[in-house]
Amino acid sequence: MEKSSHPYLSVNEIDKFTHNDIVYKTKVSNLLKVAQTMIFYYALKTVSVASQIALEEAGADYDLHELDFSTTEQQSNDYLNVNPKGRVPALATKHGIITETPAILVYIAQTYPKAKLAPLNDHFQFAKMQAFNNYLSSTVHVNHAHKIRGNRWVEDEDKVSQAAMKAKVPKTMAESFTLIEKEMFSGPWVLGENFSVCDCYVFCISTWLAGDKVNIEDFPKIHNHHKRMRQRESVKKVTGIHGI
Ligand SMILES: N[C@@H](CCC(=O)N[C@@H](CS)C(=O)NCC(=O)O)C(=O)O
Repeated sequence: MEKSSHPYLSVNEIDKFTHNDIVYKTKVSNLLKVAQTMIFYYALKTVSVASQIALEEAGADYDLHELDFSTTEQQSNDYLNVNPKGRVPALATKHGIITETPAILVYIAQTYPKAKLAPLNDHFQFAKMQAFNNYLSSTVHVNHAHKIRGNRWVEDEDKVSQAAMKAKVPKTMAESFTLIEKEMFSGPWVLGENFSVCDCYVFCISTWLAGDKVNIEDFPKIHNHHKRMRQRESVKKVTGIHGI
């Protein structure tokens, strides 16, 4: 490895950073930290919970950076430099920043293979895992977002449409969880005998059900899964941080 002035990265590795990488967007003093320890950007009680549980399950070494949604910190210039989408979570790694929960979960599973958080050697099961996570991301999370983020889809002033979107959340969330319960959840874990990042993700979203006026007890497998998840050390730690 060609030596550089940096104690951890080779010249080639430093060259790989682009203007999109955190190295160009944080102070030089942060460089060492980014190189050695991942930074997990999150906000309380959000979808960040899924990836944070996975990081704990993996035994990953990472620092936490909390964003305050009450002051719209996700739209601050500092954070937009990390994630121009203005959303959480984001994971800063030595290679650069990753956003989107399904992508972060796969990155964690592949980076920490010993934790066995994904069926890394089974292409079909891996695809099933992706299908599950992408359904949560593209459909279930979006259902839920209609409750308080209706102004993503209609104008701010259009309160009638926003109220109509909010009113439908209990129905769309219940429909999605009916599908998950009946068709997508193998048991005892989402993918069957082996725990995976899917379990972290569906647990996170199941914590939203009560607030979405959906009774988790209507979904016995999910309810049982939720209770078993809460017994895991990773989940106890993360739910403690988020107060959920
Ligand atoms: N598809 C993204 C969605 C991320 C997302 O929308 N996160 C919400 C929190 S649950 C957020 O950051 N909202 C901030 C906002 O809308 O301003 C993912 O799965 O990571």
